Amino acid sequence: MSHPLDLPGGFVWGAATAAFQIEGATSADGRTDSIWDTFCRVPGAVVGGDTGEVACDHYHRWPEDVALMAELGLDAYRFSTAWPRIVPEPGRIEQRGLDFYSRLVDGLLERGITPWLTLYHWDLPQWLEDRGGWTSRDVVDHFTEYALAVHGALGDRVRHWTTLNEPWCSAFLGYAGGQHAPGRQEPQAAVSALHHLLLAHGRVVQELRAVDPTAQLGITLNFTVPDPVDPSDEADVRAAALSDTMANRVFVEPVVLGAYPQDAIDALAAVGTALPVRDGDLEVIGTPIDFLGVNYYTGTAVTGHAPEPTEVMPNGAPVERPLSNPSVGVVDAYPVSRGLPRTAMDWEVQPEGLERLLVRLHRDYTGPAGIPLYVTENGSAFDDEVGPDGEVDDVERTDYLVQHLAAVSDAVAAGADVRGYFAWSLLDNFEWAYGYEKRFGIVRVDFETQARTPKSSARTYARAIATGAVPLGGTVRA
Ligand code: IFM
Repeated sequence: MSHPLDLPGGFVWGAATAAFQIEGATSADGRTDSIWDTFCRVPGAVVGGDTGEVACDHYHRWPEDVALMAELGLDAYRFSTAWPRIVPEPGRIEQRGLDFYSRLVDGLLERGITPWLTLYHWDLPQWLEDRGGWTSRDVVDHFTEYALAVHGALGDRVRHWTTLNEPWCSAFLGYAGGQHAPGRQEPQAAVSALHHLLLAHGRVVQELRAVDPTAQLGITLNFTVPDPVDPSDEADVRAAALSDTMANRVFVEPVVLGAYPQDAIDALAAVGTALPVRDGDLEVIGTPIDFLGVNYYTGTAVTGHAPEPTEVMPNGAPVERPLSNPSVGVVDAYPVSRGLPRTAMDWEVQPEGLERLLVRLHRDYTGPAGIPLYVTENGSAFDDEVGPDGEVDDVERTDYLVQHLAAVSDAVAAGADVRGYFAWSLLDNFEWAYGYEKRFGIVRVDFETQARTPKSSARTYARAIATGAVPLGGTVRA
């Protein structure tokens, strides 16, 4: 049954990827190591010992990938630039790195696809981590230098700029949980990283705005929707509220409202950590943006009552959760199954959470400031079954996509100013600590042959783009 989507005119249909997850060619054309190249060499850090060395070989195969995007009818492609390709060592800008992205941007524009560029999707140059990484305030100047170099090369053609992707992951998974590069497990380092990430975001918005007043500038945050498992249980309600503070509000409020939530400051102080805020920082962080990118994968029911410990990552750290990482010691909140279907990441499928999130963001944050929302990532990993010709009838991923598009449409109908949707991901790719084991692509990649095959989800997405309707009615299998 075809279900028309209620979306505004000019709605942007896109797909997203990130440099380290797809490019490969990690030592080509002067690129040096990022923290992820280093992390991949740590025994047990990444499932199967997988690395980004080849990935989807997009560095060489990008024309084929752009042709695929055109075939699907995408309006826009969200990708990231690799900082260590462009600034491979302190003070040196690598022209060959810039030229790669320049060719990609030209290829997109020739096909009528709008480039949406993200400056930081987790691949910090290792030389910068060696100087303290995101825990050191100096990183802000380095990020600015890098951003201006990328803008100098591409600003004549790229109009949509995202500073950071999911600073929650960079700060908490990278510096406190240790599940992500650089693999540190130091709560104060994570809290310092959080502040410096946001400061770097604000500074770059100011600098890019100064050189290019009509550029569209924004940030992408990852959100979850924590619900108390038992709304009548005080501990559960408190756990959900604090999860919301530490996963969502501690990022969106400084960026949009120019202040950290007091309960975040208090919770951090209670575990002996503090945001290294100096005079004037919050004005910089709160520099007005032109759009807010929203990444949403799952909602979570939480309890304040500690359950038995469950899974751990290959390096022994607790399994990644869409909550503020317990190892920061801030949030006594634990995810509990509500019996909803789950993806291969063990994330609950909760499309209604996306509708609620978009409506809330619009109502409480972005709407009053006139900032539009874009869903910059949404998607699912499932264990694909591959047919004899590489075809994949990915029923679960297709249902997930359809249900979340319907949720976006419902949010728009409820008044949220949502202007675009980017499927995560265009391609199966390197899923960080899970290596190539988890597949999020709407296009299958055979990592032996590098053959690309659009899955059923890609076909359904192409039809949605062409018709503005989705075949609602399927259910995701539990
Ligand atoms: O693959 C990641 C992406 O890099 C950032 N957002 C979440 C995705 C799925 O885990």
